[in-house]
Amino acid sequence: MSLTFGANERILVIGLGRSGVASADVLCARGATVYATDEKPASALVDVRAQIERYGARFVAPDELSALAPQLSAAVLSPGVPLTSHVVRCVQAADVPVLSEVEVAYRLCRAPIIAVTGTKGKSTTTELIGHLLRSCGKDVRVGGNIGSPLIAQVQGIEADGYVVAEVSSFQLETIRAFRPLVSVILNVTPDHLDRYPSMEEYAEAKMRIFANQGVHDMFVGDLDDPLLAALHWRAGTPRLQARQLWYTLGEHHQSATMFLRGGEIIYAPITGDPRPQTVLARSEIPLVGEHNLRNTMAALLAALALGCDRESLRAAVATFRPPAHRLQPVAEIDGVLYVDDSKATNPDAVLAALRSYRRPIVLIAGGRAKGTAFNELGAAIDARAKAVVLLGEASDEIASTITRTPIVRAATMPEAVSRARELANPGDVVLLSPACASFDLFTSAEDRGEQFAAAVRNGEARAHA
Ligand code: UMA
Repeated sequence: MSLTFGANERILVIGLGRSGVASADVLCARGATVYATDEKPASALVDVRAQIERYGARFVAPDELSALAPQLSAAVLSPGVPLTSHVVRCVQAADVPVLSEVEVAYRLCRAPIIAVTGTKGKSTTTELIGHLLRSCGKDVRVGGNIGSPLIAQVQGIEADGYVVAEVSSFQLETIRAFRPLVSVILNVTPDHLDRYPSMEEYAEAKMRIFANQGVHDMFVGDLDDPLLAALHWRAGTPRLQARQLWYTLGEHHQSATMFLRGGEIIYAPITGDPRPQTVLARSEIPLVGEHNLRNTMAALLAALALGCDRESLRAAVATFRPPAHRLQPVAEIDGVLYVDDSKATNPDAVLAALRSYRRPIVLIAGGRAKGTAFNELGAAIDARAKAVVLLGEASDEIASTITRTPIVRAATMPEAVSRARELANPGDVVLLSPACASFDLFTSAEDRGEQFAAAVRNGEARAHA
């Protein structure tokens, strides 16, 4: 019997963070009988319990689940809860289907979904696709891993609108029917190796984004990423049913739908008039760095595939501003530019950030490690940073990979900013780009970025008092 997530169904929400609270809200409003569980100590759940009880949901402690499980129609899983958790195992033992929140959102959504994944660049590209589609006159919602749960965003959108979803490997693990009209994979490089036994399993979770796509759907990918290029139809290993739209900064123009020629982004449509057309010049893109050029190409391909016209897209790219905490300029003080890239939570994102500036860089990095190796990061710091300020649990591990660059340690964000200010000269960049999760010293990556910006502003106020 197919699920409706409405009356007569008993749904368990697992995890009471943003995803779980939004799921409880939406499912209660649909008339389902909703239970929710979370493994945090009861004392830490008082507020959230009160909140979901206002919606009409009932909290169930993890040790009460085995009695409830046989009565459940389905469970909705928050992305941060791994499939190996004993709560998940308990409901699976009773043959209850466990679905990710994005799967439920997909089933409730009337509009087509454009889904974006990748190790880095997801949020920028998701926001940019939303911005481009809006500028072409569409009703657009943006949500998912980016911070606003997808299940909340799909409510009330009509079939002629679009939902742009940032999806993580965590969310993709428990999809079943999730079928985006356009799927985008930006890149696949090591991350979350504290959750996945191997890089292959992490990559496979990401590849699930196109698993249910058919010949009328579209896939957008970076031809220069070796893991993704293996999916190209020329490679002769057909895993992709969807129409393939590739972008490249390399020379294989004939294998790509979008490429760079003489500083211009060229689109070679796979349907209609195939003659290459200029979309815009690279210099018209306001986002810095080669990675953002790639993100822009991915977003343009998605928007062109959905019928947006080149002139509107060109104008829209120029007015796009980067999302918060991603290479976000915070202030320029005494000739030093302070940049908040707090959402760079894996080494690869920091490599991209280090490549984005020609001026000398004082890097602030560190936090809670996620099982990824820092060797390549250490080499990049040696090659590109003039000094590094290390903060948080992974400081020793990162320091052990750096051979030349001067290292300074700090215990708090204000101290890190103050040390960085001492090390920087006019013309330098102080770049917060941590390569790690934030949960050792901060409540979230956003909190870390805000504390950075506050420390920068306080320092300015003191210096100019
Ligand atoms: N919990 C358990 N048992 C566990 C693990 C967690 O009960 O084994 C409980 C915790 O006690 C907590 C709740 O689950 O109360 C937290 O759930 P969650 O970690 O899924 O956090 P949410 O607040 O619901 O945020 C989630 C995403 N979090 C993760 O994927 C870890 C957010 O992505 C996303 O923005 C949000 O849903 C809305 O869609 C954040 C993230 O770090 C930004 N994503 C990773 C990344 O980008 O690298 C994948």
